[in-house]
Amino acid sequence: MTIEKQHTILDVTKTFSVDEYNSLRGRIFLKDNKNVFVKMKTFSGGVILLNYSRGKGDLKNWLISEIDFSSNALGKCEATMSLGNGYMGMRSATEEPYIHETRNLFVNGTFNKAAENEVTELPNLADVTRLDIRIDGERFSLELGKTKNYIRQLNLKTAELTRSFEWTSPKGKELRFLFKRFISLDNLHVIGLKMEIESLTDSVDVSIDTGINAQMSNSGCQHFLEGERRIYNNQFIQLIQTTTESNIDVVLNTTHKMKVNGKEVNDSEMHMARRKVWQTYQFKLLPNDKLEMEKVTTVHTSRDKEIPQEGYDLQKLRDDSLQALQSHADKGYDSLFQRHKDAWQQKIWNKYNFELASDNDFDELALRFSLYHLTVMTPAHDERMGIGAKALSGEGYKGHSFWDTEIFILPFFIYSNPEVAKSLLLYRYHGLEGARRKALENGYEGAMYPWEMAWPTDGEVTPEWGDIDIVTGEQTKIWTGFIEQHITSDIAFGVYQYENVTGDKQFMDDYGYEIVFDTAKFWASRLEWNDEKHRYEINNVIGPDEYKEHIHNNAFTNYMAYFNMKLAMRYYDQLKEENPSLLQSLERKLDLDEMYSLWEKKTKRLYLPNPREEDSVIPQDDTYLQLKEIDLTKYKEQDTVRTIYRDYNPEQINEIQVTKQADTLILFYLLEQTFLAEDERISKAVKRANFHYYEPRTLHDSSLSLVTYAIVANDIGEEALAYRLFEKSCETDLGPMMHTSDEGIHAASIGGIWKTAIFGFAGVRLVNGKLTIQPRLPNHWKEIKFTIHWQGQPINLCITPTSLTVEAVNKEKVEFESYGKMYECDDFIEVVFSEEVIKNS
Ligand code: IFM
Repeated sequence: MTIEKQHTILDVTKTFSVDEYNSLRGRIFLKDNKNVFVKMKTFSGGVILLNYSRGKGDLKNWLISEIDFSSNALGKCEATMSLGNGYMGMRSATEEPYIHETRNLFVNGTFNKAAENEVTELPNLADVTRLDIRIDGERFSLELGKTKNYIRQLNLKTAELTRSFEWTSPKGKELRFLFKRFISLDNLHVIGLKMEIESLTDSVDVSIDTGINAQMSNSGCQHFLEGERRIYNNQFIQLIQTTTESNIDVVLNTTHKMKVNGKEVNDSEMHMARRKVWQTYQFKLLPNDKLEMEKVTTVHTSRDKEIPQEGYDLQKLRDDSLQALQSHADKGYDSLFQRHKDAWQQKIWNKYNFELASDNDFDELALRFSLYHLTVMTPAHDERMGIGAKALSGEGYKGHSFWDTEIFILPFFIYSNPEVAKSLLLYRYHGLEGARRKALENGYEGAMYPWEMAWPTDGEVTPEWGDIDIVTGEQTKIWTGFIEQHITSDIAFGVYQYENVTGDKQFMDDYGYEIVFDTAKFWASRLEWNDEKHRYEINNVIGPDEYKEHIHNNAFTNYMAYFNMKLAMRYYDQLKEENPSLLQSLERKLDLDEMYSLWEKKTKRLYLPNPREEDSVIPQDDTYLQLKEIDLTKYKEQDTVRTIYRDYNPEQINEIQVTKQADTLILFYLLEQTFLAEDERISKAVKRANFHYYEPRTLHDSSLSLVTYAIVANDIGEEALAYRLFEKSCETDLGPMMHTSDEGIHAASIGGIWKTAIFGFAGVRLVNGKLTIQPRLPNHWKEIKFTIHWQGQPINLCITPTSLTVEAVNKEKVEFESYGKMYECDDFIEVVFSEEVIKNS
C-alpha cells in the first residue's frame, strides 16, 4: 500500500510518534481517498486498522471498515461495531474465537447481583455467534494460514455487520468467506446471522459446530444457574436460564438453514454439554461449491415489558418464543434484514434527517456514528430502563446509568425524539423509590439519586472498590457512590430542559414536578449551616472533577443545588396559580409543608463562589486555587488517559491543581440555558476567564470532558480549538488508539458528538425558555441540515456559514432569536447574517 503525503510516499511500516501522527492526521492520502486512518503502526505499538472512506456513492460516510485483521486489537471493532436495538446489544466478536476476544450479549434491564459482595450488573447472556469451523479437520482461524482482501464493515445506515476475505488454509486450500449479521430494529427479539463459504481450488471437508453457548460470565462472575437445554426435531435449539438473584428467566431459541449450491442440506449431529447445546454440520465442498448458512435467533426474558406481571408462565414464554422463531426462520435472513433496514430508514434516518457537508468527510461519518449508537444503546421500548455508560457494548460500568444520561445523551432525545426522552425521564421517575431510600439511609429528606443506577428500585449501586493504589498496593476506595451528589440536580436539569423544549405539560403534572420538588427537598436537607460565615455550604463532596475528593463547596455542585431549589420554587409558584389542586396533592404526597419557605431562606444564604476579583476565576472548590501546581505537559500530551495515576495516587492528586474533566466549565453551559442566564457570575467574560484558567489544568481524562470544552471554546471564539476538541472527542472511539474502547464505547462522549455539532457549531440552544440559533460553523463546514422538535413541532433547519433556514413542518408558529434579533415564522424563513455579526457576537 502506498501513501502519499503532499507527493511524499510515507513508509507505512514506520512507527509514528503521537506528534507525528497528529501532524499527519488529515493530510494523509491513500491514492484517491482522503481523511482515512491508514494502516500504520502507532506509538503504542498497535496498528491502526480502521478506514472510514470505503463508502462510495450512496454509501459515502456510512461505512466503518476494518481493513486488516489483528488478534491483538479485537476490542476496538467488537465495541465500535457493536450491534443492538436498545432491547439488546451485542459486541461484534468474530464468529471464530480468539484468546483476547470479549463476547457479550446483554439484554437491557436484566440486572443481577451474583453475590452479597458483588455489584448488580447486566449479565452476559449465552453466545449465539460463535462458530467452530474446521477445514479438513483443522481449526479455522485467521491466526493460521494466509488471509487476503480482508474487510470487516459496519454499515451505519443499515446496521448490518459484514466480514469477507479469502483464506488459504495451512494445508494450502483456498476458500472465500462471507459473514453477515444484524440485530433487528423491526422485531426487537431477533438476531440474524449468515455465512457463506466457497471452496475456490480444491475439494474440502468443512465442519461447523453451532448452537447456544452459555459457558459465559462477566469477567468470571457467574450470573446464571445451569438452566435447561433442548433441541426440538433436530432443528430448533432452546436454552433457558435464570439469573441467580433477580430470578429473571432468559429464553434463547436458535435454528439453522444450510444450503450447498442453493440446495438445502440439513443433516446434523446434536450435542449437549454443561451450559451448552449445539449441532455439528459436515459437508464436502468440491471446487467452486458454495455453502450457505442462515442462523436465526430469538431472545426473550421474563422481564420483557409484554410479559404480564401477574400470572407469568415460563412454559408459555418457551412455547410462544419457539413458535415466533419458526415463523422468523421461515422468512429467512434476507427478508428479516429488509424489514430491519426499512425500520432504520423510517424510524431513524428519515426522522433525524441529518446531513453535513464538510471538507473533512470524517465529520459526517462521526455524526452518523453518534446517531447509530444513540439508537442502539437506548431502551426506547421500556421506561423502566436507562442507558449504561458503556451502552450495551461491553462490561465496563456494569450497565449502570450515570449523569452521562441527563447531561450528555438526553439532550439529543429531547430535541430529536421527545418520546424517547420522556421514557428516559420516566426511568428516573421510577428511580425515585431508590433515591428516597438513599436519602433516608444518609440521614436526609426527599430524593437523593444514586450516582450509579441499575434497576430503578435498586438505589445506589456504585461499587466500593476500584483500581490499584500505586503507593499502597491496595484497592482504591470509590467514593463517588457516597459523595458525588450533583447527579440529583443534573436530573432536575433534565426535567427542566425537557419541559422547556417540548412543552409537555402532562409529563410535568404526572411526573416532572414530583421529581423536581423531591430533589429540591433533598438539597434543603443536605445544606450545612456555617455559623462563622453565616451561610449554607455543601461540604465533603466530589464534583464532576473526580480527581478532587472530599472537597467543600464545589462550585458546580453548589450552583446546581441552587438551581434545583430555585426551579422548585418557580414550579411551586406556577402551580399555585395554574393548578392549585395538583400542588396540594403533591404537597401532601411529598410532605412539602414549610418547604417553600425553607427553599427561599436557604437559597438566599447558600454559598455560591463568586468569580475572583483579580481574574474572574470561579474557585472550583474551597481549596483548589491554593493547591500546588506541577508541570502537567507530560499528562496533557499522553497518548492514552489517566497516566497521572502512574506517578501519583488519589491522595496525592487531591493536592495538585489538576482536573480530570470539565467541572466549573460545564456550569456555564448548563446554567446559560436556564432562568439564571442573566446572572453576571456566568457572563461571557467570566466564562472566557474560566476556560483559560481551567483548560490548561484539565487532562480530559474522562471522555465526558472534551465536548463541554469544545462547545465553550466555540462560544468564546476559539473556533480552531473547538473543532480540534470536537475531532478529539470523535476519536475517543473512532481514533487510532486501538484499545480505548475495549470495555465498551463511550456513551456520553457519543451523545456529546451530536451536542457539539448542534448546540456548539450550529448554535441551537434553549436560553431561558427561548429557542436561540446562533451558528458558528467550523470554516470547512459548508452546510448542516437536521430536524429538531420544538414545542411539539418538528422544525427543519439548514445552516450554512452565513445563512439559516427554518421550516415549521406543522405550519405552527415558531419564534427564535438569532444574533440579537427575534424572528417568527409559521412556514419557512431564511435569515442571512454577515460574517461580521458572527465574529462580533
Ligand atoms: O459519569 C462519568 C464520570 O463523570 C467520569 N467517570 C466515568 C463516569 C461514567 O462515564
